[in-house]
Amino acid sequence: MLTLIGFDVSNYFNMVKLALAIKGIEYKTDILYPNQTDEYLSKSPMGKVPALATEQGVLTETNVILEYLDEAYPDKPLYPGDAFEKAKIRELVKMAELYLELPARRCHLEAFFGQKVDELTKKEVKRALCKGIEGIARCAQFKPYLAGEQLTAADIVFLYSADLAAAVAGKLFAIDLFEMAPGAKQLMEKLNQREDVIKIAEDRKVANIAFQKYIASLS
Ligand SMILES: N[C@@H](CCC(=O)N[C@@H](CS)C(=O)NCC(=O)O)C(=O)O
Repeated sequence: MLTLIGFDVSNYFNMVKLALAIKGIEYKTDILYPNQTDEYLSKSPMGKVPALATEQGVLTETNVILEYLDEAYPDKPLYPGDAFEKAKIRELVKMAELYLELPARRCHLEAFFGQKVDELTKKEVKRALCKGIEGIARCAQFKPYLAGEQLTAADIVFLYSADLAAAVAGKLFAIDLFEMAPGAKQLMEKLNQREDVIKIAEDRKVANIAFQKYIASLS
């Protein structure tokens, strides 16, 4: 059986969790925070989560894990369509990660952990997030899903990237990112009403108590 390694507060962990739920794949979890121990680095080369332990070995990098799951468990495809349609989904996945998730992450300390981020970083992140959401608005369909009428991996990655990016933009820059991408707010609402997404949010809330204690213990 597959084992998903990571913790329920991690947005990347939750992307994989949602993919597993949508596809109805059975799995176990190994709850673990990112770390640089030799033991974990031998499984996850950068010490990050999530990692997915399969019978053949461990996989890391969320988009890679999502693609693996889709190939190994083809029911309820997350990358449906022909070669071009699949590539369009990958394009959206990559855009959400590169232009929303990663820039927003540079401001997580201030937005979520009460620490200060320097002004230059904030200026860069503000610009990056606005450009990112505008870019996604140009290539997404929002019909109602990012790549059209079917929920795909792009929606999963967008859901757990755009929520944090929007929180950063709202808290630090008083910007409503979703207003810059017509259809995005409705899509987030639709996704957030799903039972599997609600369950993941509940698990996240519970796990956040231990995670905050863990973060406090580090300082
Ligand atoms: N590129 C990785 C990013 C995963 C990631 O950044 N995970 C965070 C937790 S949400 C982490 O492990 N952070 C610890 C670190 O960066 O060392 C992926 O796609 O899975």
